[in-house]
Parts: sequence; structure tokens; C-alpha cells
Amino acid sequence: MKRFYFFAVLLLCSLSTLAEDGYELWMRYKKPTDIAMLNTYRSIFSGIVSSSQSPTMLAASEELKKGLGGILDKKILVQSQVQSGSLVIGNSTEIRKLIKTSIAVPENKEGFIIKSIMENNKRITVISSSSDIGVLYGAFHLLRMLQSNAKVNALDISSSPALQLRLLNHWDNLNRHVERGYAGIALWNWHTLPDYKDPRYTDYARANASIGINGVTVTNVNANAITLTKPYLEKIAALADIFRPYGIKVFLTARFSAPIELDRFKTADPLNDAVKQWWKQKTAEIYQYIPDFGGFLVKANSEGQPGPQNYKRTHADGANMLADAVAPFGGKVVWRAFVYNPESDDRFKQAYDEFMPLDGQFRNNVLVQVKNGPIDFQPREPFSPLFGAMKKTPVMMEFQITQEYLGQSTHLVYEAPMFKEVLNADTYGKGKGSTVAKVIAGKVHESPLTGMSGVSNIGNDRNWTGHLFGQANWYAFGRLAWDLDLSSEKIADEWIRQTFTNEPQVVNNISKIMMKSHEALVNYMTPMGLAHIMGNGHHYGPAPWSNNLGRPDWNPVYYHKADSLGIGFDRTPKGSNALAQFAPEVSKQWLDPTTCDEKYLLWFHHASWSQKMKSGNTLWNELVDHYYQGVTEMREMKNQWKSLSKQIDTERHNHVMMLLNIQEKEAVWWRNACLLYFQTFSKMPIPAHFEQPDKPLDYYKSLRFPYAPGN
Ligand code: BDP
Repeated sequence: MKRFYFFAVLLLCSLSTLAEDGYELWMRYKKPTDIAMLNTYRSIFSGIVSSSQSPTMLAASEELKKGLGGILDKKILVQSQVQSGSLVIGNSTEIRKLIKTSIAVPENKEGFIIKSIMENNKRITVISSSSDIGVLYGAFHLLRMLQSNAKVNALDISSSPALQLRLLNHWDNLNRHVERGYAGIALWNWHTLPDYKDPRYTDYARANASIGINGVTVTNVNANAITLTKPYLEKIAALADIFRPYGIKVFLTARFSAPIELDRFKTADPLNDAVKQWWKQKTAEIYQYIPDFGGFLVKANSEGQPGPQNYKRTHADGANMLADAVAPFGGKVVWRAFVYNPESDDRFKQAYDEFMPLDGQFRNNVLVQVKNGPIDFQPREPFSPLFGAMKKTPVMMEFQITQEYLGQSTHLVYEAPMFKEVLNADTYGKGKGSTVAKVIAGKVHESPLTGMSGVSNIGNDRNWTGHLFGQANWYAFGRLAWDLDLSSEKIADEWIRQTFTNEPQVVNNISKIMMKSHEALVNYMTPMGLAHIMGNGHHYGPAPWSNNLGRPDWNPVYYHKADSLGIGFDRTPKGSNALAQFAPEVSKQWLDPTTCDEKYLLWFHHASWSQKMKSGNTLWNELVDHYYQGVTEMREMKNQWKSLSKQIDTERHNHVMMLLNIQEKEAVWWRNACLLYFQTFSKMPIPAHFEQPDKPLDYYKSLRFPYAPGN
């Protein structure tokens, strides 16, 4: 009997290790099911030869051992000499000790090559770069190819990142609450750091390096001055030590009033000599702990954060003071342009109005970080007019990966199509073809500094991102920051193959679900250019009726302006004239309500309920169609996923299925609540062939969510 239990327990243990809980992300390194492919791979790789034992090179060979070991399903030898089938890795200087063939590497020091060569009748594969970190990136690239069943027998790949700074911004507080975080609490256990180095920190670094992310801010932009004190610097230094071999620099968020809060200064005026001196000393102290510290990320004079304007100074004055402090160490200042105050007639115009006059006034180690759209990470926004307009300042992109306005923890939304829509938009900053992607890559106004930030969706949930498909957004962000030209489809394909399977039918089905998910969400939440109509504070669920917050620009009614005549925000010259902030070629596309792309119509026009749309529908009926279409698309996504139950492991299939059920309920909730509310103005019916809302508007208005997450 005892023996039976022993074996039963053993069996259960081995089964549970087989279960897939998402922890391994896209780095699962499973054996290909295609035996021919497996045999080809086995015939190509016999082992690894590494040119050095530096921490980064060790990380690369460890990853390759683990990855090749898993994929080839055999123990991978680390060889001391090059043999036929060796995978030879090393930076361009050191690799000469191992091979004679001269290998040209990219100039960009993070770039890499992967090449199949013949040397002395031995067939070998080489990964090289001018730096160790480039080699690590190359190693991850090869593993990505192998996990995607790609052919690797005649490789000749050269790849370099499009942007210099590829950053994750964690909005993590020191009490581990993550602002707008839906995946548990912060990864960083501040209480046990620096002594307890959770192995998960290394897995986090591996995941980031695998997609080319090279910097992280570990604290919230709504900053806490305590971050800059010795005990916390020690903790942050411990993280930086773990991240360093993976090419990841730590950045910190700087609270502008820190000299007052930490050292009882009377002022934090950036032009005050003592204040300047304080930041210089503080910065020098930080560099003692973290010699490769990346620099500061600052949210100033925005949503209650202190900043230079408290002292009648400009954003440039504030940024330059910090820039001077980090400059001797090679650090950067990333200064956010997310600002708005109630005096403006249109929040849309604020960032441009405050920052354009400062163009050319920033030190050359400052980047201005601009949210993708002019308002605030809404499901669909036109690009921010600052892209292309600021000519003498490096403008960096800020995307929000965490789904604050995209269904939070329960909606499956693949964000790459949304990112691409913005990146592909033409700013006409320097004539036709000045896309946002080219602007941030420094190719339009020749900027020496380039970068992109993503507000992280990572927490301590076992699968990192709460919703398994949130992983795809983390992945897509990193891949795009490396290569702005990658298509959403290509990124989805890569992610699916590594995360689930190479089975073509399954890849295809999951890709279809992902590719339609963003448009579906826009349809059931904010179609036709609606924005900012979610619940107050927590931003969960619909509340277009909301009008009780202290400032007009915090209330949904400010954004949709529905009345008996129509709906939408007039940003033409007859209204706020925000359109004038765009290049004439751009504003021309949106200026006329009869020709404006209907996706953006209500962003720029207060359109009449009975205006005729391209389909022949009235605006009201078109709006209704979109809301219903969103729910229909969402249901299709659900059914497509359901049909994959046999092809996906039970644990992950069930996880996503249960969330899709919630998403369906919430999509219906959004549709019904918004249409019933807007109907009080349009006074027009929801056509009878649609399933009618089963609850009255008052029901939706009565819902309260005092403990919605992330708030
Ligand atoms: C808003 C979030 C708020 C952030 C702010 C920001 O609701 O929590 O602090 O963005 O970007 O969307 O600073």
C-alpha cells in the first residue's frame, strides 16, 4: 500500500511539473513535435564554445545550454575546442582566438550577427557582435528561431536595434502596490532586498534581454523621495547587479521636491545653487552604488507631482538641472510631457502648448517622453502632435503596456496593432513619410538620442502579467523597440509559436483571435473616436455619465460632449482648434466631418446624430452598429479559443477561457451602458433586430467598485 502511495505521489509530482502555468513565458524551449525538424537541429548543433567567461557571456552560454538542451532534448556540451557542429559565441575581438574566418559585425554595439560557416571542413554556427551583450541578444534570437521551427542550416543574419533606449517603466510603489497593475503586487520585494535575491529577478532579466529591453525604471513616476535614500539605493543596487549581465540599466524616478523632503530644504527651485548642488551630490552617491545607473525619469507638474513650475521655472529648467547632475557619468534624463491643468479649454492641447516653446532649450542628454496620444492611453487616439513637431529635442515614445484602459486584467487585447497604428502614422514633420516611427528613431530631425518606454504590465502573479495574453504585449513592446518595422502579425506569430505550439492550424487560429482583439475592444468600448468614458478613479467599466469630479477635465462628459444635437469634441477652428497643432497635411485629413476617417470622427467633431456616414447609416445607427459589432467580434474570439481546447494544455486553456467569459460579460456591459446613456440624448432607438439591453440605465449607473485593482 505504502509503495502504491509513493508511486502515486511521484506520478502526481511529475504531472504537475508538466503543467504549463505561463511562468516560462516565451522561453519554454520545448522539443519540436516534428521529428524531422528535431533531427535536423540535432545534426546542426553538437555543443557550445564560448570565447570568454564574462558575466554576460556566461549568461549567454547558460541560456543556450538550457535552450538547446530543451529543444534538442539532450545534454548540451560546453566544448573547449571548435568541432563540427559547434555553436561558437564571442565578441568580435575574442572570437578570433577560436575561429580564423573573419566575421564582420554591426557597428551598433548591441547589434549581432548569426552565421553558418565552414572552417577546416567543420560546419559551425557563429554568434558575434562588437560587445558581449550583442552576443547575448544573438543567442536569444537563435533560440527564438529554433522555437519557431525556423531553418537554421545556412544562417546569415545581421540585426541591430532601431532605438537606443528600450525601457520598461514600472509604476511600482515602495509598499509593492502597483499603480495600474493587474498582475499581483510588485516583483521587487523591497523588504527582503538587498540580501534576499529572488531567483525570479534573474528570470525577469532573462525575459527582458530576450526581447532586447535594455533599461528599467523600478519605481513609480508618481515618485517617492525615499527611493533616493541609502537603504533603498542599496536595494536598487542589488537589482542592478542582477540585471547588469543582461544588459539592463536601472533608471530611477526622481521626485522633484526630494531636497525638501529628505533634507529639509526650503526650496527645490532648479535654479537655486544649493538645490543644484544637492542633486549633484545625490547623483554622485547613486553612481557609487550603481556605476552604470541609466538616469532619471521625471513626472513633474502633472497630477499633483511637484516640479519646476512651483518656482515659476520651466520644464527645461527642471530637466537641465538634473541633466547637469547626471552628465559627468553619462546618464540621461527622461522628462515626461504628460501634463495638463484645468485652465486650458482643451486638455488635448496641453502637452504641445507647454513643450513646443521649449524646443531647443534642453541639454543634449535629455529626452522628452511623450505618450502615444494627446490625452491618456485611450483605446484609440490619434498620435500626439508633439511627434514630428519638436525638431530640436529627442522625443521618446511612451506606450502603456498595462491595460489600464483596455479591460485591465480580464480582457484579451493584443496591443501591437495599436502600437503600429501610431508608429505608422505620418506626422509630415519634414514632408511626406515622416512617420512617428521615423521621428522616434531620430531619422526625421536627426536626433542623437532615441528611445521608447512601455509602462509595464508585470507583477508577481505566477504568469507575470495576470492574463496570459498580457505576455504578448510585453513581448511585442520589446520586439518593436528593437525593430520598428516588424508587423503585428509577425510578432504574434513568433509569440504564439514560442508560447504554445508550431502547429500551423493552431498558430493561425490564435493569431486571428489576437489580430482582431484590439478593434473588437475599441468597438465595444469607445468606437468612432470616443475616449475617456470609463469609471472615475479606478477606470474600470463604463461611466460616460460621470460628472462629479472636481475638475472638468477629469469627467467623462467633458470628453464626449453628448447633447441633443450630437456627440464628440469639436477640435476644429470653430471649437478648440487643437487640429492646428498638427502639420497642415495631417489636420486636413481630419478637418472636414464628412471626409474625416470615421475611426477618429468624434475626436475632432461634434457630429450630429443624424449625420450620414459612409455606410449610409446615421451617426447614431453607426455607433450602435459598432458597439454590437464589438460584442460579436468578442464572441467570435471566445468561440475560436473554445475550439482549441484539445490543442492547448488544460491549465492555460481554462485560464484564458474563464477570462474570455468575463470579457464577454464586460463587453456587453460596456455596450449596453454606453448606448442606453447616449440614447438619452439621441432619442433614437436601438434597431429591433439587435438583442436589447436587459437592464435599465439606472442599473448600470448604480454599480460601484470601491476595490477595483490598480487604483
Ligand atoms: C494615468 C494614470 C495615472 C498615472 C498617469 C501618468 O491613471 O495613474 O499616474 O496616467 O501617466 O493614465 O502619470
